[in-house]
Amino acid sequence: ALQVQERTLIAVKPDGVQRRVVGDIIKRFEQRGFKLVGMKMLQAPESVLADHYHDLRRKPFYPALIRYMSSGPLVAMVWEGYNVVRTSRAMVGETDSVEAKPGTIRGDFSFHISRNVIHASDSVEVAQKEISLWFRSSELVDWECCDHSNLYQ
Ligand code: DGI
Repeated sequence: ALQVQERTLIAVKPDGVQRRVVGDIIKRFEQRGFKLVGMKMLQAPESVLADHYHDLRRKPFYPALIRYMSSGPLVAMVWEGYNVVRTSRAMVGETDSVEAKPGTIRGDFSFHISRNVIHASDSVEVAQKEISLWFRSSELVDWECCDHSNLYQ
């Protein structure tokens, strides 16, 4: 049986919301066959951003990163499915938009690392931490897709 319980945190960053690509991004995850189990729009609290980007706190670009991420609302989502963490990273593309291949989200919607449109967790362990940072468990929805038995055996 395919492992379906894997989940990842995806966020359309403030530039993605401003540029109205939220729908395009959701569409790609839906079309790929993943299941949306949580979604909200919010102005990210500084404390959440500090925790989310803790590992980058000593980088020279960190203050600008926090300013950018708090410059407007973002859309946070939890997507579920087989290998969703690794597949999402492939859909999102390289961190630096210059390296992101056409066809990836960053490769299609961004041109600079400081405005790279989307966040995607980079491992299953990190995904679990990020989901519990951004979502209460009551905000995650258990539901069955009508095509579930077609996609998963
Ligand atoms: O997991 P990623 O978002 O692909 O990359 P990451 O965890 O290494 O970095 C998190 C975000 O920080 C990234 O999406 C954009 C920003 N960032 C990373 N490296 C640089 C950067 N921003 C600037 N301006 N310059 C950088 O070198």
